[in-house]
Amino acid sequence: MMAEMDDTIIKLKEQACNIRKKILKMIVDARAAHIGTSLSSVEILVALYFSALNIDPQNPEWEDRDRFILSKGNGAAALYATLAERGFFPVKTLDTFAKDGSILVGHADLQVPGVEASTGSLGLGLSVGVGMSLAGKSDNRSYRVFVLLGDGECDEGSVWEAAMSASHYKLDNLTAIMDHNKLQATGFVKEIMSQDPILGKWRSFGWSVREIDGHNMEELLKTLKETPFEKNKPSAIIAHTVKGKGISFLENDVISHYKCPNEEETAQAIKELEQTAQAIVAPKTKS
Ligand SMILES: Cc1ncc(C[n+]2csc(CCOP(=O)(O)OP(=O)(O)O)c2C)c(N)n1
Repeated sequence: MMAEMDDTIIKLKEQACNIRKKILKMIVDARAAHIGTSLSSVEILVALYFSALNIDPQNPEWEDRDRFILSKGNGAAALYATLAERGFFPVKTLDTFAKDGSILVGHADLQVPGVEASTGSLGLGLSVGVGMSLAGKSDNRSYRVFVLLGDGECDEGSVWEAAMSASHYKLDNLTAIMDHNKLQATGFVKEIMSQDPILGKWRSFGWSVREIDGHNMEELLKTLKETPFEKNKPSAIIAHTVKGKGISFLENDVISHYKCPNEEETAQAIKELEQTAQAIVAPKTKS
């Protein structure tokens, strides 16, 4: 049982490395922004799409599917790479990211198979999630709704209006995950608009709250499995992450929001991502 679990975790970690490489290629090829945003949420997306979510990639509009909304729609590259790897559309399509005529536009878009809401104008995804959760309750359906928010995004008042309504309507089918990478577009969240104490804020809005390491696959799987944390309350997961995770010259640096690596930096990034991938497979080969 334990060995089986280890094997699952290793596969998910390998998938996270694979997706990071895809994100790098997509963003470099398109000369696009938002690499740091995309890299910080990779483990969260892998844990959701390869374990927690009850979904069928062959039938993306299946009525009873769990719903996921990328409220931080600027992290679209990570979502598209995850959806492609999960089988919602061909992996080859990722080569068209943010290029003329592609369905894979720079912010998450409903025309892409598996995407549940067009996002990018920040602060709106939680309200969409509240609506879907309310609909699920009133239709007596058992699907769950997950919303991934940026921390800077939570400076938007509309997030808190949605948070208040979720607890008012006792939406225990709704989980908000905050990708708490401590940075937004132009600086550190605590310097632009302090959100402390962030756990206390979610609790005071009536949510049941847990705090985890958003890059720790074991912790993510366990925590997602335990939702809802309390009956009749929405669940919030504050996931501590690192913006630019996996590429040293981007990690925890404000430049990772808009920077697109040049040729030399890309080679360095590939090297680092490959080293991480090798470190994951290493324990398997030990007897
Ligand atoms: C309503 C709105 N205001 C401003 C922007 C511009 N914008 C794009 S990304 C971003 C920063 C988001 O920071 P955060 O939510 O912390 O996400 P991160 O990129 O750090 O993961 C901003 C301000 C936007 N897309 N929508």
